[in-house]
Amino acid sequence: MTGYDPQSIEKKWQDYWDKIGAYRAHDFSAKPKQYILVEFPYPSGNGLHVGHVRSYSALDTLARKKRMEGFNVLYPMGWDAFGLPTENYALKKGVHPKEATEKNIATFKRQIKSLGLSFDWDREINTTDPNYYRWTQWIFLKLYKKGLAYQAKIPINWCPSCRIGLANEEVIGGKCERCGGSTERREVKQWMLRITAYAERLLNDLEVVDYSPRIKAQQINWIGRSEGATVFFPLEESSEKVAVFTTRPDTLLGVTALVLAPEHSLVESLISKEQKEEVYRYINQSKKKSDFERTEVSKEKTGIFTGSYCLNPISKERLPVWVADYVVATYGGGAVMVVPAHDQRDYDFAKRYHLEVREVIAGGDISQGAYTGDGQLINSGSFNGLPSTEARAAIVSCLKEAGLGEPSVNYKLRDWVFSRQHYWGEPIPIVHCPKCGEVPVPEDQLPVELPFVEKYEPSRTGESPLSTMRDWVETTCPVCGGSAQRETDTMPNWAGSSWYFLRYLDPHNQSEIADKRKLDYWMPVDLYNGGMEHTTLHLLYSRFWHKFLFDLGLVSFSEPYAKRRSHGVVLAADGRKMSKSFGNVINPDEIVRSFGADTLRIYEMFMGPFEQMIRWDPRGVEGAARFLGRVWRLLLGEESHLAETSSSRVQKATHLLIKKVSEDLEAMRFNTVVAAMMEFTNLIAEEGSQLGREEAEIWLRLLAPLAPHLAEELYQQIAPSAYQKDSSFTIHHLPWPNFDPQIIKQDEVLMVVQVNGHLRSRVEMEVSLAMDKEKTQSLTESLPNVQKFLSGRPVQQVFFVPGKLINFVV
Ligand code: ANZ
Ligand code: ZN
Repeated sequence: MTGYDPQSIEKKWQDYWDKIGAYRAHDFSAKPKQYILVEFPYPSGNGLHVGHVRSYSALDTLARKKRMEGFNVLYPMGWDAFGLPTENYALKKGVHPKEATEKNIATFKRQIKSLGLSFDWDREINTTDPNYYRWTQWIFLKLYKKGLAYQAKIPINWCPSCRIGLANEEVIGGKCERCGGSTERREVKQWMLRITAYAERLLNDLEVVDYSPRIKAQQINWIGRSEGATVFFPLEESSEKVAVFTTRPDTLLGVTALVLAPEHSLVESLISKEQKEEVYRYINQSKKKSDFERTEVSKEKTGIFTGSYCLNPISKERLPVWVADYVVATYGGGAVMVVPAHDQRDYDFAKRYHLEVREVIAGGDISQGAYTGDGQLINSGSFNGLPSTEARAAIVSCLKEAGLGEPSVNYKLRDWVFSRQHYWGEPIPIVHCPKCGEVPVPEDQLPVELPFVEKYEPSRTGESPLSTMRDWVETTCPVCGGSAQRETDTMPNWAGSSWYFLRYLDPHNQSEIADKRKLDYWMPVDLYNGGMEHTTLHLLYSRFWHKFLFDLGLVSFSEPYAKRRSHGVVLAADGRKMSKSFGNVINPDEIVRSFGADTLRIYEMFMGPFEQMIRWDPRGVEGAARFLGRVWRLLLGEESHLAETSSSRVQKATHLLIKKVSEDLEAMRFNTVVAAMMEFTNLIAEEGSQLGREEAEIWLRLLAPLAPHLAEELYQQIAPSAYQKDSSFTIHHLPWPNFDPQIIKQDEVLMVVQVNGHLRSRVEMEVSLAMDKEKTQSLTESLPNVQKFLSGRPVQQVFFVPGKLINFVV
């Protein structure tokens, strides 16, 4: 018998599984369904990352266990292939993005296949396939028709080096997420999706899903619901009012100024002659800053007096109106009531410009800074003495009576910037007609295919490269038949991934996104795993689209994912992010080549708690390989401990192992599952330990989801007849073992047996027997080694320590 050689078995079994369709999901099967989903990869030029392997292997283990438990499992895979990285990669390599995408997908697919993952490849999808993005465009049109897609001239984050507009979430600390360069503000006409219309439902429905607490908290923060009031401040010299949003109406009598964002529509009319020059200079300066720079708490607050005044809606006190760029134009009304005593930003601002700091909430020491807590009202006229909570209600109702305020709710969530001025994306299916205006492309004319262009570099002007393709741009208006022009913006990378999980259910459907009956059968996704970095973008976007499709009656659940978990990032051995530039990237191909896919999979599950960030450890890989080699040797060849039956100790350990592996897999504690398998191996490897056939087969069934190739090979070696009888037999279709609670309950102890105080034997005994002197004596006296040392002499005395020791004195 040769030793464990993954190279000679892995490919063989992968081909076999393909041949027998071992992992095909069956629509409408009577078995209970289980939809297990991992985020589909972006097929970049770098190839598969060991971080992908972590997520795919772990979820593969669950998919396999569920299959063995009798579920009809769907575990699909596809490609999220539109986007700027490929466009840039193609530009660099001098190939077309379509070619680059095909090549990258081929590499990813080869790599993923080499891991023996149980994906149902019949359902493979690709977001850049016109048959796919036709439906992405179709959903866009539906959004458009419901008023949820619109064009607006908005100040956007502009990356001068990528020459592209970025969504807020693509700007990290004032830098472009893609190239790392500084971003600036620009007014550009963009397509927007009204995700804010779904803010409340996106928030409330978090209660009906099972997301890990960290994911839930991030979504809640991102949606950012604030309860408070809108207060109207009448202007002194006009009939206009400035609306501000505040979470603290109880501080209204502590307001000592009003501040408008530089972009506020009333600014122009408020600037006095004397202040004109300075205010305009200030506004122009702040235009150069990013949102991040403007709102960072630690940054100095700057501003400028407009020369005008407004009135406190309750006290009628005259208040100066300022412009300051710490006020966000797109939040609340784009204006803030300044309460220096109770808001730190306002405090800093007031100190700098010598505005009054008027304390209206008792309880703090405002010489040290703002007191932001609640308390009793002071300096607030008839509201004095009220606690904050009551004062908020009282002041709002007073404002309401005067028609100068009302309760209101605000969300941090912004509408989604949906335009990209790039080539490698889905064309937005809109036509601009000089007579009819914006006209949606009729649904039966979809897809609007991306034309094959030679030059697809972003244009200097910021216009999409598609705008240079005159033949493509020039079209006829679907309404009036006159000449019209196509929209040249494309969709962001987030579009195709906002609904892909639905397409897996019916990937070849030519007449709808998916058959309703299939959607009803498979949805919702039972478990969705992906990166923590997708919690606020992809996860929120796809929930929004799914809710919209729910409103259209296309899907029957309002939430797409019943359960969401995240895996931790895999860092390089040096603790840094893996990156070509650091030269610390681990290529999964090399690990598979040297150690086999099963070793890589076992290692990545064992490396640490699944949700935690973890460093790559080459010794860990070797340890995993040694473990699997040991499993092999314990079942096959000279060192085999395989026997007809197991000792009761091994039998009990086997059932404990079933329990542990079942429970820990369910809880996604993959590392402790592998640890338990290793401990069991240690036990079997002990001198004299015997592993009966029944327990050996259980052991392999438990190992099958973790190391699928090795388990299948060993199973075939010890039970060849199963494969001879059934040409599509596989261990992966055997039932998941159940533990016997009776066997687990048997508590056993190791009894020390002495003759004249010398250790002569050790025996495992059930506790009930080991507590009884007579029973222990009758069971141990006859042991061969005991008999030998008694050498026929009569026993004079028996010392007995219950559960521990028996000593025969002769
Ligand atoms: C007066 C006040 C007094 C405030 C006080 C707070 C404490 P969240 O919780 O994030 O919603 N605010 C309103 N609109 C703003 C804008 N466009 N840009 C910057 N700040 C703005 O914060 C709401 C609070 O942020 C509001 O309540 C307002 O300041 C400020 F003791 O109003 B507050
Ligand atoms: Zn027209």
